[in-house]
Amino acid sequence: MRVDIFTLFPDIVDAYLGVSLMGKARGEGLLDLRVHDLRSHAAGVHRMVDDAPYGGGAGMVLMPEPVFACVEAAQPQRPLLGLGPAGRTFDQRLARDLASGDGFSLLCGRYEGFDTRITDHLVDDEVSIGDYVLAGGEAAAFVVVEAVARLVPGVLGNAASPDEESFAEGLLEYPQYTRPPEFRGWAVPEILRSGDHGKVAEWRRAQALARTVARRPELIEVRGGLTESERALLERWGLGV
Ligand code: 6GU
Repeated sequence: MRVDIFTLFPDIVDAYLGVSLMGKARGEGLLDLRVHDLRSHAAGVHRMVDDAPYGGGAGMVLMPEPVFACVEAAQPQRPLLGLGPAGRTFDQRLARDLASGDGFSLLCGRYEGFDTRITDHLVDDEVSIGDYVLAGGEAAAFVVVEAVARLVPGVLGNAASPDEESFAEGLLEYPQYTRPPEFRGWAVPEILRSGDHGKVAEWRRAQALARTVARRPELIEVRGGLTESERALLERWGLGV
């Protein structure tokens, strides 16, 4: 999978994506990550990349010339996604879509955003990571790359785990425990140590449902509400709603 990232802070992006899961995937040739410095094609001694917005207002806007020049020279993997708070919200579905292709590219915004000719004529889509405003797109790029990279076959050690985790089925993940069986008086639920795999699976499903109902009811709505058998399952485990 090839991923091109355009940024004004290539050192930070390279450092972050050089360690941990992504660093390992890069080392193993599973991820071809290419970081591009948006300043590399900026003109003049000052290598200007941003300017004041037409019409007035606070902050600075990324200029089209250096951004178009940098992207056109790199011939990045498409789709090229512009990162900014006005984009469509990134979620596990988009992560899965991106993981199923040959790659993608990210353009990190800074300051007050991009000149709209960049979003209209250079990028393929705009993506936000949530309803809050960051100073720039780099942290969002880390989020997107990490969420996608771990879905690429071979990147995670345990190939089965992406299917079981939060959101795979529109539910939050069930509670996890490891040793010791009792810590400061807090015990691991007996069922998990029973060796009854059928019961464990049922308990986990009930827990995932109950958690999602309590914390993210809108995810339950999206699935069309609780089914009769889901209500019965919650009832059976004393988690009825
Ligand atoms: Cl992708 N960029 C910025 N600057 N702010 C954001 C964002 C992205 N996603 C949420 N807030």
